[in-house]
Amino acid sequence: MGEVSYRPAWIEVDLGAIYYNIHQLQNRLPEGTEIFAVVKANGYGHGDVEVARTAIEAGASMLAVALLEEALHLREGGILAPILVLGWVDPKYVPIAVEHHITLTFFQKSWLEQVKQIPFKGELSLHLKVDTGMGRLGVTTKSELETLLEVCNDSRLHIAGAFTHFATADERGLAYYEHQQLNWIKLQQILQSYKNDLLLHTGNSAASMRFPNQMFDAVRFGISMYGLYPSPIVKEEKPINLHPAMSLHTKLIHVKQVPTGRSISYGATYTTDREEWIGTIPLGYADGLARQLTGMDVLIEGKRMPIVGKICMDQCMIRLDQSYPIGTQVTLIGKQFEEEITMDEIAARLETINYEIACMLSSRIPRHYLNSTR
Ligand code: PMH
Repeated sequence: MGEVSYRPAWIEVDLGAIYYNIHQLQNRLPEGTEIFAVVKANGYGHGDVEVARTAIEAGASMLAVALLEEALHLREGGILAPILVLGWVDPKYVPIAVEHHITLTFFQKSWLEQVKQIPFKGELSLHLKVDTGMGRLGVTTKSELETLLEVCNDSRLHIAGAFTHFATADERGLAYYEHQQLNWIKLQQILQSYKNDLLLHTGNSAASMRFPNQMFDAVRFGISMYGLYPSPIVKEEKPINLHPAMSLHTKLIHVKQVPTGRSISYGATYTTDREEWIGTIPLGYADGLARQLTGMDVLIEGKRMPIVGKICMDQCMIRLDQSYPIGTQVTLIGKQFEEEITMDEIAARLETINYEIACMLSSRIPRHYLNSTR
């Protein structure tokens, strides 16, 4: 879905903003630090192939995804750059990864043993995941690491890199980040004595922007490539300037004057307390507009107006300050004149993070691409 659309609702993705954000980061990183553009989850909802293409043009040299299917989707889209799958992939799919030149992540002895039993032609490129404190995937101890490296003795396995992931690089307090750094440095020495040409990478957006001189060979740039700060603290520090790439728009499809005491939407939870103008827009919770967003503002002609009544599956209602023609543009995320509704504002309302807002906008909303700031 999302290719052909007949309703007036769309997400605009400004690829120029993505280009700009990568350049901003590049200017801050030491010369030669490579950039993985993290395009998992359909490029955080922005469109994986389009974002990947722009990121490579802007200077990213590699891509990172969570799933093998996401990597294959990039290949189907004609993307030739190196791709790393960050998550766990069942060993039985290793021949597919090899065939499509996709690098996999490994961290289990049993996984390597199974891979060694599989007949495949060619070389499997691998990055080793070290768990320095995220507690999700990776080897945690020196002895675990040493055992794993011993099992790598198969000429078809090419250990190309090693990495870890920070749990708190976006927080004000840095004690846990530093604890993870120390763990990494200890394990990384073992890795380097095993093989001195490994591509080492640790930093996500927060770490790469805040601590650019601690980034080893590459960074994995996700949320901030899309123009969003990883946390309010990083936004406040603003180590680099970012342009948000995504905005969400629709149009009024119905406008009516409602008398006092009339109720709006399921549950009749909103009742007009005077004569009001009510507009209907064709976006609802099936598009990712969570029902808890009732009360949130949208923009019409640069003015804020609230969503009233329960959000339906495909539609919701807006309290207008006056009558507007059908077809008037409504912006739910993004700018109109001087007014802006940010992804962060919506995240705060839902008590979540901007990452989740970008990912929750469903594939039912078509993505339109433009290149404004380049
Ligand atoms: N590397 C790994 C292993 C990740 O899981 C992520 C993001 C990134 C890099 C990019 O991080 P950034 O977007 O902060 O730059 N992963 C996730 C996650 O699993 N949940 O939220 C973000």
